[in-house]
Amino acid sequence: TGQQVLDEADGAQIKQLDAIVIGAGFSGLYMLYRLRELGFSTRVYEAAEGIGGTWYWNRYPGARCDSPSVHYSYSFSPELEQEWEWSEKYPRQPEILRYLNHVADRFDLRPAIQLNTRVVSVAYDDVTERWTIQTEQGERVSAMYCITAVGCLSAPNTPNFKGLEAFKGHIYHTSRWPHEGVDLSGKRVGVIGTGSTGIQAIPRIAEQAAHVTVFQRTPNYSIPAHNRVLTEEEKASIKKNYRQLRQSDRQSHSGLTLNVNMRSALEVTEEERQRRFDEVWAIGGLQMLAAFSDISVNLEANTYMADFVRTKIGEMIHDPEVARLLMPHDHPIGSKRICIDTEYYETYNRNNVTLVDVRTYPIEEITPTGLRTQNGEYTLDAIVFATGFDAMTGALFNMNIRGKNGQSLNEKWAIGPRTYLGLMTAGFPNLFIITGPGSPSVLSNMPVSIEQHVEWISDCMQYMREHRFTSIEPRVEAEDAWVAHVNEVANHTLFPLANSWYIGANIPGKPRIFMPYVGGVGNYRVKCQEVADNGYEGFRLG
Ligand code: FAD
Ligand code: N01
Repeated sequence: TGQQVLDEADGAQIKQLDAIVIGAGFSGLYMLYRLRELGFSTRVYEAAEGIGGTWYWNRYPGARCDSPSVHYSYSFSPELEQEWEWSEKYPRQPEILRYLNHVADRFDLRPAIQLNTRVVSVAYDDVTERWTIQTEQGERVSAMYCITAVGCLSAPNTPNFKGLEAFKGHIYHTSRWPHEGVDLSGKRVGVIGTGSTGIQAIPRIAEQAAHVTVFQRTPNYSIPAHNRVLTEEEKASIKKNYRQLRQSDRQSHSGLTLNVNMRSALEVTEEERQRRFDEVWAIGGLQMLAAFSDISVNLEANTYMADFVRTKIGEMIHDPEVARLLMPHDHPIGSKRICIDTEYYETYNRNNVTLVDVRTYPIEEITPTGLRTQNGEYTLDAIVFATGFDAMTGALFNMNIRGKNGQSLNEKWAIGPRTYLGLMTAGFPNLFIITGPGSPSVLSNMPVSIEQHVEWISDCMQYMREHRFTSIEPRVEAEDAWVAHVNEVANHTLFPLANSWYIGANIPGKPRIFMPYVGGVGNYRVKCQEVADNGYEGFRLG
């Protein structure tokens, strides 16, 4: 699809499209599907050798999602829902990747996806009012619309430790895990990082390696997943009830239907509180934070739960000093992404696992034979970086996006991202951001948020076509008001109390701004719909 025109400046052939989509994960695939259905000539550019995004890249041992499979899937096709069968409550990475590949085949999406193609610049032309992307290979493509589907957790963060290049063993980043797998048997392995990824990977690595040394800077709260194979009855019941389930996910706070207790943790007796905590611990997973209505907003309520989890950690770990080190103490529970594990804490009872506190004694350097902290040296054959991502803005900034008058997105957002509804930013007409900062995105079960964004964007493009508009961008006042609202809502919660990647604290020099919108998936959806129903209120259409 699309046609070629000659570039006046250098005579090169430039493909002309209606829409360019960057990224072929959950977001890019559905965006392509919708735009193709609506008859927009569209092409997807993807840096990886395969589709799947997060699930293509993150192949570390133990990788799986912690949204239940039935919720962590597309809802747009009832046929797809009926024919696909999830095997486990929380599917492993290969299963999710298989699912996304199935979607690409089933809806014949591959012909419009160009793999192995990293976009390195995205520029708006004030005269033609079109976007031109340039790929790493030098190909240029022009379109009226550019839609970024580059992921909130796709730009890996590898701390620049002194001596990194001199290490004689192997270095791995969990999100760039070799496809052929890694045989760690008999190896002395160091793992840096104890976020969701480290917590999933460490138990599986410990089963293989001769010895695992975990370098922990901040202990995290982790809740047991209690993962299991889905029974035939469960599968049948899920398939029967998909419509209600999806509807309820869309209206929920987190994009995931949880059994939320509407009572405050402060209004019940100590016994009742304990009983409820025991109950949710036994269920496991994300249900934990729904134990009471005020866990995320009231520090006293939150502390009750945090104390409960610390007690559980104490009960699981044999060595009291190791238990003390594993107990989170510097942030409220849930103010960083809560971790969900399978045998994480128990792993520290193994005699081939050592926990090293690099908060008190920071990592000084990687040596040719291992790693040195301020109070010890560790000989290692391999180092695993489970050090996360330059979240939410990293992948966008890597593309050198320039809007009207050549304004750089990186400069516009230098002191924090500014969007209207997380969907667009003023000065960058016809550039849509899927799950951008200022939308619920990473605070939600993401397929629900992704579908809502994709549908809003494609509806908007259709509306523009029907009403003969060629340009849309937020009004600055609407953007300012939305940014203020995003901050205000966040300040009513305990989220700003943690040094999390939600506020950019994991990347040295990144501005400290709470990036996602914590107002809830259901409320946010209503707000976006109202904006559209009022003729795209807050946007300038031209
Ligand atoms: P991604 O899947 O990140 O895809 C973005 C794609 O864009 C990538 O393939 C990337 O290569 C490509 N790209 C980026 N920049 C460029 C460029 N310049 N040029 C070309 N291509 C580019 N969410 C949940 O809701 N529940 C979970 O349980 C859950 N588990 C997760 C587990 C892990 C290990 C991680 C890392 C994330 C998890 N997430 C989870 C979040 C997850 O990222 C989203 O659920 C979802 O997969 C995001 O899809 P996406 O298409 O928006 O982005
Ligand atoms: O990354 P993280 P992640 N020296 O940033 C440490 C999703 N996800 O890949 O906390 C020493 O959370 C850092 O320490 P500190 C999910 O949304 C979901 O684990 O900054 N340590 C931290 O311990 C998740 O939140 C699943 O002090 C350093 C770790 O590295 C998001 O992805 C699974 C360091 C990074 O933790 C990111 O998770 C996996 C340094 N210089 C991921 N720099 C599910 O199952 C960093 N660290 C849903």
